[in-house]
Amino acid sequence: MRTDLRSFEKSNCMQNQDQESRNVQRSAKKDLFEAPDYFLVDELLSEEHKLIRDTVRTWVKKELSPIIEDFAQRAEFPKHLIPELARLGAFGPTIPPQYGGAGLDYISYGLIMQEIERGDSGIRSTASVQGSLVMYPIYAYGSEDQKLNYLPKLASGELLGCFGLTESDHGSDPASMITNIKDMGSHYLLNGSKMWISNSPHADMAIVWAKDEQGTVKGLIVEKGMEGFSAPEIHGKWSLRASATGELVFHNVKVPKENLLPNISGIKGPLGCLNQARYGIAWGALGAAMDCYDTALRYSKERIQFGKPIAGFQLQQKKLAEMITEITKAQLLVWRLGELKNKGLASPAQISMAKRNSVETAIHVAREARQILGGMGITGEYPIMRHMMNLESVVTYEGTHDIHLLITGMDITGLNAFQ
Ligand code: TGC
Ligand code: FAD
Repeated sequence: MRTDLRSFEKSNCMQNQDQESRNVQRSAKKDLFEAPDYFLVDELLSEEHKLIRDTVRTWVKKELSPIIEDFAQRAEFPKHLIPELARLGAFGPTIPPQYGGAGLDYISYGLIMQEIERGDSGIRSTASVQGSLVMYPIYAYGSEDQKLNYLPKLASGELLGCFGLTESDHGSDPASMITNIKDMGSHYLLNGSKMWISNSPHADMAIVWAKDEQGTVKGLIVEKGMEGFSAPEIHGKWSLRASATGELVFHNVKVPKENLLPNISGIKGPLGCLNQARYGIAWGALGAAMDCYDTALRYSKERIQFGKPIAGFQLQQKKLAEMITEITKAQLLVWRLGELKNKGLASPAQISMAKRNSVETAIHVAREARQILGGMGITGEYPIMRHMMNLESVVTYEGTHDIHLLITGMDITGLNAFQ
């Protein structure tokens, strides 16, 4: 983590002034979040883990919660948060410090994602994409020059990146992509398009996966401003409204040869990046679940109907008791996954199981929490409906609910049910 608490406070203060001058709408509502920890999972964390977690939690309370509802309602990406996310170490937390990363372990990375998504899945998306899908492929597959040139700027937020794998006709089956490169001797000529790309309208660069003339998938760094490259925004989303999603369109884009990621070939390249991002989502979605549970618990103790708090009715207790049970089970699963990842032992199938389980848990918790709040549950007065709508994207991106189930199915049976 590149910040201590004092410099963190100072930078927040400076940012507050910046925000006022940009007339950012801040809510007067106080973020009262208290994290559930029914099985004392905190005891499994180191002091450093807790400091990192609490630093991000404080930032979310002070800087994200007061503005996020307004940005989501307006379907606007709060771009001014990028330098703060960088200062928190949210971009590439596990990338070594010599490349500008925070050099943290995977539990720390998970906790950062949990806390950011407790605020909003769309902001966690920005951090996931930058760290796991842009910095990670450059770190894992790039040349030393590429690492030194791009990673520090991505870690500091000077550059924002995006990841282009999905195409309009090739989502769950990215190996069928048609975006392609031709070797022109002095450069590659890139043609095709990508769809549903987080951050693309604001990104300075994109990691693009395309097939060469032999049909082998290759990774390229494509920069904003290259002739023939555009990134139009997709409008009208009811989900992840505070995250910008767009296309990537390539018409005869001349990509310099030194922009090819030299150390990877084949679809396992992009799939390897997804392991990193899916791991972060497994933790992140639990943050959204915790926020919904905490909100519903507090509301149910305060809301009086039939002369007593609704928390005193068995039906509401059933909902709350099942929520905390599922959250607790999922917390323990992701913590164990983090331990395995720290030892280099987490398999892609284990990551798939955890991503699927956390998102399923979070969606279920959000829907139950919304019911506990009755009519208030559908308003922006509370975060639940926003989380619920966000999670409808989280359950689809980074591999759908069904795809992750099939990955588990194939892992335990040895039989491929995809095709
Ligand atoms: P398959 O034949 O099974 O495997 C091909 C090669 O890839 C290897 N492999 C992996 N390697 C690393 N990590 C993984 N998770 C891997 N999965 C497979 C495999 O070992 C093999 O290697 P080799 O050496 O034998 O060649 O591949 P397939 O084409 O049949 O596809 C399998 C499938 C369906 C599981 C995969 O394509 C898949 O995961 N589909 C889902 C697509 C997806 O998740 N797209 C995400 C796009 S990015 C995104 O959504 C970002 S949202 C970010 C945000 O905003 O937060
Ligand atoms: P499809 O693949 O068409 O799937 C449709 C349905 O069919 C799903 O229910 C699926 O589970 C099911 N299905 C598919 N194949 C099978 C099968 N073999 N067996 C059984 N059922 C099957 N992509 C990127 O590359 N970069 C990004 O940054 C990015 N950001 C995103 C942001 C948002 C907000 C969204 C919504 C998506 C984003 N994506 C991104 C794309 C995302 O990864 C894809 O939407 C996802 O992989 C699913 O692809 P699809 O939408 O084409 O659905």
